Amino acid sequence: MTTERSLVLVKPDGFARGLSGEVLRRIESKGYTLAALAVTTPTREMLADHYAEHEGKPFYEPLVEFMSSGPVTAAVIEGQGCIPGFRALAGATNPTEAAPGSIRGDLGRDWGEKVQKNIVHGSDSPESAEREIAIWFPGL
Ligand code: YYY
Ligand code: MG
Repeated sequence: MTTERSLVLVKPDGFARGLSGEVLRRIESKGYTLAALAVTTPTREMLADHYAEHEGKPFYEPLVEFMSSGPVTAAVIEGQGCIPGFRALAGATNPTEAAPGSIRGDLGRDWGEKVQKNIVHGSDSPESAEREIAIWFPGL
C-alpha cells in the first residue's frame, strides 16, 4: 500500500496574500512531505471536476468563478494520516469559526463575501484525494 496522499490548494486569496510559504511551512513542520508542487491558474473545466460534489449548490458558481480568478499553489502531500491531519491544520470551513492555531483560524477572517476566501483546500477522503490528484497532477 502506498503512503497516504492528499491534495492541498492555496486558493487565489491565500496565494495573492503571499501565504503559500506559510501553508507549506505548517505542512512540513507537522511532518508531512511534499510529493508535487505547482503554481497554476485552474480552468473552469478542472474546477468543475474538482468541485463536482457541489454542482447545483448556491455557492457553486461563485466558487468556480473565484477559484479560476488567479493563480493557486497546488501540492500533493504525503504521510500517514495526512488527509484528516491536513483538514485539522486547515480548520473549519468558515474562517470566523475556525479554531485559533489552524490555518483558517490564524490567517483567515470574514471579508464580507461568503466563505469562499478561506485560504486552503484539503481532500476530505482517500477517494477524493486520488480523484483530485488526477485532476491537478495527471499521472502522478
Ligand atoms: O472542504 P471544505 O473546503 O472545508 O468545504 P466544502 O464544504 O467542501 O466546500 C468547498 C468550498 O466551497 C469551501 O471551502 C468554501 C466554499 N463554500 C461556500 O462558499 N459557501 C458554503 N456555504 C460552503 C462552502
Ligand atoms: Mg471539501
